[in-house]
Amino acid sequence: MSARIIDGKAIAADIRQEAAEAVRTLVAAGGPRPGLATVLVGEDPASRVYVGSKQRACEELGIESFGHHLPTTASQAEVEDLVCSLNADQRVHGILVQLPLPAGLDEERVLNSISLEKDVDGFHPLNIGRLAQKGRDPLFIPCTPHGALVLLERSGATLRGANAVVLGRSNIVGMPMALLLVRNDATVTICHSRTSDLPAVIRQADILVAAVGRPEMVRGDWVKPGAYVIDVGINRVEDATRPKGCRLVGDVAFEEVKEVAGAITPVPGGVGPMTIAMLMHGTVEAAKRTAISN
Ligand code: NAP
Ligand code: L37
Repeated sequence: MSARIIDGKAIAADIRQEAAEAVRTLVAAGGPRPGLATVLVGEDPASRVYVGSKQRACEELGIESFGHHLPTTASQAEVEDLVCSLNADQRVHGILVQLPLPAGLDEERVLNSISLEKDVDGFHPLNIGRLAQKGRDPLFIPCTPHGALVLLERSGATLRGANAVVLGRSNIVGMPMALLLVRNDATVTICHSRTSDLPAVIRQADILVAAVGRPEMVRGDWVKPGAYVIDVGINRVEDATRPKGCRLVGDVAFEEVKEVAGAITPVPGGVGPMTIAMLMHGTVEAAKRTAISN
């Protein structure tokens, strides 16, 4: 039997609508209009596209957007000075520094300089530290793993006691994803490039989250029948039949895996739209908190 397709676009549209409604309520109550500052450094084409989508989403939801674009040659001090001025700007409730930064810039120092209350990406070491600790709550959760979690929740997956396998251990996806799943009472295995017998480990998964950046790496016979499969991968592969000469595929061989899995996210239209929706959600939350504390 073919798997249920988890419609990330539809679930993201719901989250965006909820965020737009929250903006209206906040503003009607005399609160601030939420504001998001995006910081793009350099000319990475994918980053430009994603930052553009984030700015458009703001516009659509009634969130103010402050776009900053620095050249590839920007110095560490210039990036940190910009973050510092955004920290002080009352109109800005969330600051997103799009990663990766150009070579030569110290990512950790930049992320450290973002005010905790404005760290909508949740990459500040203190927010990640809190995510990792029992009984502590981060102010923000990284958007992509947060989006993947909401897809699981809203498509009816049971996390408590489930065997979850996360393929990938990056700072922005794999590791925070694993922390989120364990916080939700799943039993979590993290796989990476040194994992031995990957197919055997993945076959144990009731829930599989793939975030490796390897086109269609996860095959149909690696997957446990009935499993929930969340494909975070965004890979551009050549395809002469397409007008652009290429198409997007995930880290999962969709056509094979959908014949085995219970539910699966497509690429595009899965986790990608959720990343943006969760960012909007986080920005509204940040603005609401300032309204309460003033
Ligand atoms: P990354 O930083 O390159 O990390 C990749 C991870 O996969 C690493 O932990 C690496 O292991 C592991 N890995 C690589 N090759 C492997 C192999 N052959 N076998 C087992 N593990 C392997 O990538 P990322 O930033 O996490 O992104 C992962 C994917 O998600 C990419 O396709 C990216 O475009 C996509 N992405 C999507 C969104 C979205 O919104 N949908 C957001 C961010 C990223 P080691 O640690 O051992 O090197
Ligand atoms: N928050 N997100 C945050 N911070 C970062 O530093 N790098 C990074 C990040 N990543 C990110 O924004 N990724 C991302 C990936 C895909 C989409 C959006 C954001 C997306 O919209 N994907 C669409 C297809 C887009 C396309 O056609 O190229 C999808 O349907 O998957």
